[in-house]
Amino acid sequence: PPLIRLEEYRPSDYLIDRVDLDIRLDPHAARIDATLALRPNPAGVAGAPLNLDGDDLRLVSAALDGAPLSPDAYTVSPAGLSLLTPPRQPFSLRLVTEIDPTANTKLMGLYRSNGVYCTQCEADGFRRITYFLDRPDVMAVYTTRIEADRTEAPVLLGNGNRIEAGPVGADRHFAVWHDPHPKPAYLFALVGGRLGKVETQFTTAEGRAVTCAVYVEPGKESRADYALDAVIRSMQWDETAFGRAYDLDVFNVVAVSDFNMGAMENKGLNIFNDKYVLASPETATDGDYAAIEAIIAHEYFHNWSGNRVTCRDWFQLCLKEGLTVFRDQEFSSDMRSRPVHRIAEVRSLRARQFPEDAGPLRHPVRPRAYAEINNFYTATVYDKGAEIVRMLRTLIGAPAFRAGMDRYFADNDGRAATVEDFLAAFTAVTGRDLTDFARWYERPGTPRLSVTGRYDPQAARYTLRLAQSLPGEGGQDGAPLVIPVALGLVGSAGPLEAATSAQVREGVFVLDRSEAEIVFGGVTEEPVPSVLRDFSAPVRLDLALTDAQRMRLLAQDSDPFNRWQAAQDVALRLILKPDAGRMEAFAEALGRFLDGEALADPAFAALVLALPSEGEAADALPADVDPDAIHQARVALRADLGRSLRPRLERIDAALAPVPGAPYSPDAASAGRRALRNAALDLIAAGDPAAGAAWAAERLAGATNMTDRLAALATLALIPGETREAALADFAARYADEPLVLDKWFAIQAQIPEAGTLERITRLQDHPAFTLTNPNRVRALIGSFAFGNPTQFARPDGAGFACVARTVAALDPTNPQVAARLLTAFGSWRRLEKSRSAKAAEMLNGIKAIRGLSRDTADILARTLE
Ligand code: DPP
Ligand code: ZN
Repeated sequence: PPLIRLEEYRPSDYLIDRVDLDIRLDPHAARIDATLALRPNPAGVAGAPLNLDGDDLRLVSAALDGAPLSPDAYTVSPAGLSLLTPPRQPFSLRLVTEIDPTANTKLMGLYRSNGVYCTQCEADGFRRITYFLDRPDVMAVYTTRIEADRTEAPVLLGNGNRIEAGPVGADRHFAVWHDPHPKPAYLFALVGGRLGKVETQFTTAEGRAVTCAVYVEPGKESRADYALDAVIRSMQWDETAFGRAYDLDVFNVVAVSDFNMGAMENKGLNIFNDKYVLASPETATDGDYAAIEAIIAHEYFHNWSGNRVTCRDWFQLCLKEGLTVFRDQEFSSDMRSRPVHRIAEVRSLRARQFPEDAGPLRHPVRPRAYAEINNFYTATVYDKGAEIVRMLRTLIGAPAFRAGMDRYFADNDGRAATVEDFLAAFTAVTGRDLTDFARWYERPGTPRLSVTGRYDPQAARYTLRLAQSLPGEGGQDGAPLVIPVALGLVGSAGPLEAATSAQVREGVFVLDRSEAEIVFGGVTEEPVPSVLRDFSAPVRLDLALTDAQRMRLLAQDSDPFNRWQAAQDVALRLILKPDAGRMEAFAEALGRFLDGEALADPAFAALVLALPSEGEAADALPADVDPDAIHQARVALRADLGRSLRPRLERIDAALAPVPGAPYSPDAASAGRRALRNAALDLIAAGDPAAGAAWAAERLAGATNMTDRLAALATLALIPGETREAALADFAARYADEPLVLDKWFAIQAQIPEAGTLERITRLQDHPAFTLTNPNRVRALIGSFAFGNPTQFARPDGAGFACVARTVAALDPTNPQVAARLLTAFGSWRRLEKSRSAKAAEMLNGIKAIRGLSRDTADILARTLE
């Protein structure tokens, strides 16, 4: 597919100031009557043809300044409509198009989900509604009249404020929505359908009364309460943390069942995948509640970082996404436990972004070229993008960061901005040149940070040598990155406060050269260096410590992240290189840790007990990955730990048993207690599967919330036998009418690391609740298998790859975006040992042979095979 390049960016030749839409909803023939107020862009080419984007549209009529367009004045192609000689002064273009929302299986543009009309326009779905300059630097004021059958769509929602509504004849009605804030087309949205709602009022710091509502399938209103509460907390938090107030009279969230992404930040009308709205103790886990809170916040925060200040072009996607992920991470950290949340962020970064950055789909946080922008909504753009913002704050300090953010919003409000505009705001308030720092946006790959320490007892001096490496293009050394390295020294009784170095400010050393030495004075005993505290930069740290030194960090470090990391490092080494003696010492150290403080901070303790994943272990190997070997080693380590720690784990289990009859609360402290208790059960079961199965079955039967129920089922799922099968059947019967809960059931089974899983998946594909047309179902069953079951996906006989390849091929014609995303599961195929990578190549080439592959899938495929 042809590439679009950043260096070829040019301003649009035309601008659109106002858009008036009259949309008549109909299941098969929705009619869009659009009037665009256009004018030549002084920054564009005078007299150039006007090329409007279009996709899958049927043009009904076209008129220029009120007169029908003569057929020789324009051309229409599958890619759009061109006006050959547009007027040299402002003009109006009226275009009537017709589309079929029911046939829209791509879920881009206007479509129907469960009978509800909804839209998805990012990145380029608006061109599937009407012909348009579908690019984010063309910003217009929209007025949208929506008309629909009163029974089919009693609720009609649009962007902005509702200014009018009323009946149309006996059966139909209309609503007019006006959004005073100029916006790019990707933020356009409408909804029409039968929906229930919960709503409340919020008064902003500026005194604006806002009606906030969450719309869901009728009958599920009570499951929307938590999302609504999260909306209010997000609004409050953005006012205090960033000084950002909401700017319309209404803020609506609508949950729909069929959605390609998690959610969408359309101005004033966020549309959500229902998975990230609906929650009740009986149907949602603690993890679901946390995800709902985070995504509600994320989309709401886009109102400033994305909507008020949008992106000039799609190469700047990280400008809104990386920044908004950073903002939602900060929100969640304030709502929950900051250290626990930081660990969760880093786990997710390592699970998704590190492998992406090490494989064929790697790209800079700001890509320089793309064939299909939908393929760049990646962990790199989002999560590494957020890490860059976090590093910036670490470098300049929180007060200067806040001042820079205020400056960024002030200078760019109502504009389509670039990464350069973002950095310029921080330079303006600090005077600091950020040119070198900006390399983080341009350089793909995860840098390595190698650290060695040397102690000189005579001089009471400790020297740390730091070196960074990140091969640049063509393998040559690139210019060094600016890496903030938070660090400190830990003695036998805790952090060495007397040890200081002039090069370390507020606990941070800035490595802006290839290598550097830091000298600490006043070091009265040989310390253990604690480096990259709080994961201060997205790098891989090479620091050779002994297990004993790491266990000192676990016990004594003041930095919770590095305490957790120390245990992870020991466990990872034990997975990669099993050793009975070292395992025993590790178990003892973990035991002391649990005795000392498990019950004081259960959420943190649960994370310490969660060993590195199989994916993380694979990622740590240079090549020739054998997923079975990793799996077996990890199972063996967990079994050993489960046996060694059994008495402690049982004590934890008893101490954290819920008070009978106590109501469920999703707050972080309660969730942490459940997490630790369930982690304890899981480890006990690893050490003693027979007892574990019985125990888990009992827990399952007595569970009073989905968190405990699902945790017990997940534990049981790893223990083959009748108990498991009966529990799975029971669960399915109990939640037969709950698609989102059945997704959990699909996912658990898809991840069973046994040879029989493939057959199970084939059976489940025929389950009445499964359908390829719903992205959540596909992700739950096939996605969980591809991304969460390394041994079975990469079966040596190639059958796991084949299953996923078949799904990609089957899905591509109807929903290319989801098909392409699923295909990224092959991203690390070259790192597998030879027999497996040969099978993967075979499957990839099989997909390549399919005629008429979508651009989405063809792009991922080409890069994966490169
Ligand atoms: N809706 C997606 C997100 O918020 C894309 N903007 O990340
Ligand atoms: Zn976003």
